[in-house]
Amino acid sequence: MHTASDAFLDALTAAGVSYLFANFGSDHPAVIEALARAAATGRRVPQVITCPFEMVALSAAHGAAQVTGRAEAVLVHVECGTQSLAGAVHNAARGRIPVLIFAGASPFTQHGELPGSRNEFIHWLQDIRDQRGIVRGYVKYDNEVRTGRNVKQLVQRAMQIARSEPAGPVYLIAAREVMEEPLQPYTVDRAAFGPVAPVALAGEVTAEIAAALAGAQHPLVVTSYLGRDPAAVPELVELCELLGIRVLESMAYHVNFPADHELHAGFQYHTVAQNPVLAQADVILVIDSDVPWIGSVNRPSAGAAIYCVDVDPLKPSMNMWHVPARRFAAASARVAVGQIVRFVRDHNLADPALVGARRAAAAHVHQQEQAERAGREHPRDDGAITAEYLTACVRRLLEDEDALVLTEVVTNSKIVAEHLRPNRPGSVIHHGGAALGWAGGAAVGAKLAAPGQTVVSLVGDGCYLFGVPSSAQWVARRYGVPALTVIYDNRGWAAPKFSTLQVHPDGAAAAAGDFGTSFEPEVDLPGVARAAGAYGVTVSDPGELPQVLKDALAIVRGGRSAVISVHLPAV
Ligand SMILES: Cc1ncc(C[n+]2csc(CCOP(=O)(O)OP(=O)(O)O)c2C)c(N)n1
Ligand SMILES: [Mg+2]
Repeated sequence: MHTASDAFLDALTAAGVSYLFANFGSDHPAVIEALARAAATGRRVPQVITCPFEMVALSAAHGAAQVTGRAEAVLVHVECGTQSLAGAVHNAARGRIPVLIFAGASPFTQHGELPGSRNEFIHWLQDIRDQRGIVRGYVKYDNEVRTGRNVKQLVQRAMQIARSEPAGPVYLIAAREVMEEPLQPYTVDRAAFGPVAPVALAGEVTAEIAAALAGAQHPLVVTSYLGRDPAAVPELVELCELLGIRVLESMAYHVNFPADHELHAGFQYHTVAQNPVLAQADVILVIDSDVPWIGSVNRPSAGAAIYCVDVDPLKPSMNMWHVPARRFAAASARVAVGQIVRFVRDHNLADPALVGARRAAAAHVHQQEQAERAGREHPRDDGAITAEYLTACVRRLLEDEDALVLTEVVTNSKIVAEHLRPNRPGSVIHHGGAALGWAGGAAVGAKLAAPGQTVVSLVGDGCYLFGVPSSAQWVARRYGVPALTVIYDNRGWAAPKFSTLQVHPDGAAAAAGDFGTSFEPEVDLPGVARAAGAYGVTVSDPGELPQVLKDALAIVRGGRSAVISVHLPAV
């Protein structure tokens, strides 16, 4: 017996997919049968990771793809399961994650005309007008498999599109009759479906950017996600050291540049004031950034020469977007930076005296800033744990650990970046989007993909709940992929409260002191995880915190997930 479903699974295996993050339904009998046949005969297919909630499934695929750099796959139930992917589709799109999402579709025959024909009441209810339209605004490609005879070509084509830069999710659907179709086995040459080769800068653009940076008084790089490709980071370090360029990380959630490097010019998130580093710069290379600054409060000087490099430099997927650049260039950051480095060297553009002076000045400022930050790493006078102190405790905990840190800390993003001070490329990841709840599932996928690393999630209490911990923690337990979760627990959503205060500082909500954002009475957050098999405690004593974290890490090393909720001052 060989059906379209066997061919589909074989195509995923051929595409390098290791895991199928799955949430099954009445649309999948043919796939479930094919999986059982593969298990019985020892045929290699992706390992099914059963996820009781779809957003967890797609977030897990997201986390796994971030670690491996390979595309992963998710299988969900028709249009209902597609809806439950929720914001994870947005995150995969904005985070440029190569992932194939496969959903069934309602059978298209009603009277038993074909195997798989309708025989359950939901087959009528789930027959909606435009299932692919649910995700069309987010995926790079969507299509319906119409016959098993070319399902392999379709899977490879979808994967080729997903993996080509800018990478992103793709969506395929197939009705039950199609997935039941008996087939003669056939092969498709996967090598003929490689991603589009990395894009380089045109020669004259390389020369223009190199000359501008070398001739600047105050050159600056602004980046948000260059470090999604860890190999790009040493290239950027080389360029910056060569010319004495400082690096400002804007809305950055990856290690784009080592935080302890003297040329690191700090982090900016929801700035409420002008950043002097940005104002001072006369030549700015914006490379790999969706939001290099928020112009209403913080922008470069009018005369600054701005160059914008990204594989997707105009971002047509955002309705409104603009940076006043002299030149926009589509290129892979790693390739482009390497080209600029070579041009500077080949043409002797670096002036050693100038570069030395710039680096000395930068080092002075950097040391001062580091000292100021260190001075904030203590509990508050009233004994409350601060986000600075908590993050410093986490940094010390992980000092000698091969750790992969997932961050989803919203209003504490700047504090976490400044006090975690990550230096190792690839050691910190984030979804790259705006839909909260990624870390719960992503930790599972990351640990599956990097079993030798210690996976640590730093999350807001809101993000923790958005991540459906009951589901995510069960998956972690079921598949033996433990992680440490540290909750920055301010008992509510600080972000919408701050948003309201920024727009209406003296408004009715401020007067009432009620923003609808408090989680009082408190939820037993670790209790949710305990119910699914994890270890979990809440801590509010700053003295106990380091030992509680150490104990939790030991539990994770022993194979069981741990969730530590840390009480910060309440929202
Ligand atoms: C899926 C989703 N729902 C709602 C929001 C809107 N939102 C942005 S930040 C935030 C609060 C996050 O709370 P928490 O994780 O506790 O972080 P805090 O704001 O307290 O720092 C909310 C509700 C969102 N971004 N994504
Ligand atoms: Mg919160």
